[in-house]
Amino acid sequence: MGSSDYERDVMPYFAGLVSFFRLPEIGFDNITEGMAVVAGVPIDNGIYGGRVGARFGPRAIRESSLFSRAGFELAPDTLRIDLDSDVGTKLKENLNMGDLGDFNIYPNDLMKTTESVIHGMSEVSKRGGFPAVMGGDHYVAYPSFEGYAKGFAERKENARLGFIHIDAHTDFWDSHALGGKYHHGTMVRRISENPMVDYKNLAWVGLNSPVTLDQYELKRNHDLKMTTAQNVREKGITQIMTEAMETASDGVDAVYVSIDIDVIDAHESTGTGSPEFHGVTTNEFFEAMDMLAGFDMLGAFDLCEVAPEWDPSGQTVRIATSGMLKVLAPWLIDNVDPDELLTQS
Ligand SMILES: [Mn+2]
Repeated sequence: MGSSDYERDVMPYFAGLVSFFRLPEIGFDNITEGMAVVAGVPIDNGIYGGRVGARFGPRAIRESSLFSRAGFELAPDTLRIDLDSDVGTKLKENLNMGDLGDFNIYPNDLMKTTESVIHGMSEVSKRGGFPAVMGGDHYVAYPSFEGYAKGFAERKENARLGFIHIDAHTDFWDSHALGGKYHHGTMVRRISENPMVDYKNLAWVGLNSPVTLDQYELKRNHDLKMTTAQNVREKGITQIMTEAMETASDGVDAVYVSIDIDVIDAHESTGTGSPEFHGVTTNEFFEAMDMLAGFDMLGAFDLCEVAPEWDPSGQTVRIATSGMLKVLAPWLIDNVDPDELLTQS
């Protein structure tokens, strides 16, 4: 038998194997400095009283991302030109990215999952990878951050980290009668207890839900940067994100950003466990994601709480996928000046 002359062509989104953006599946040993590493944590046992379903988020986002990939590949030379900015975007020839698959998860043992994600994230982080983590419920942010911090500390002594939380909810409970100290409503408090993090480098964006008295007291006493969806409406997302990025990056080595898709108004995005009305718009969310793509202190991010079963139209999955791809734009896209490509007349 000779070698086959069957050449793989571009594929529409509904064909082929599924990985995030059709990236190659990689192992930890394939991770190199500066590589974007997509990984999933398909759990929802960090939810103690609300609606579950976020365990199906990573697979749904991977599938949805194929639609975006096809959007590039079906255009000649993968070149597409934005009519507003007159800037062309072209898929990079060699993507410095990979899909690590999902970290080991244990659906009936949250602490075992916690250990697994901390370990896995530290392996990504210590190799200098740029983690893009798909939840899972928002508890995922805690082990994801802890692992990132652990790996970072191995690379740099006395490293400091900032943290931006883009969410309708603070997730800053200390403890809860039903959920205890480790669940999707406490993980920012747990993250704030990491010795690599100071209160002055915490920032919340898009809050749209009341807080407990102890959280309110901490906010007042430490002047915590908690900004709301109402603040976004009043000042604009550009201003609010700029302030959050300044707060989180002040005097630190890198910033971790955690995103809950429920930051978006429930009118526009229903596919999540704890939807809230009167949140930020999808447009504002996308502008925030574009800003993160240009935020040079960004060291890692997660996007959580996408629950496809509550998302009959698939729109929340599509929004989440587009948001991730916006943040990952520096790894995906080259900007091209279309004037240089036009046929001279
Ligand atoms: Mn939330």
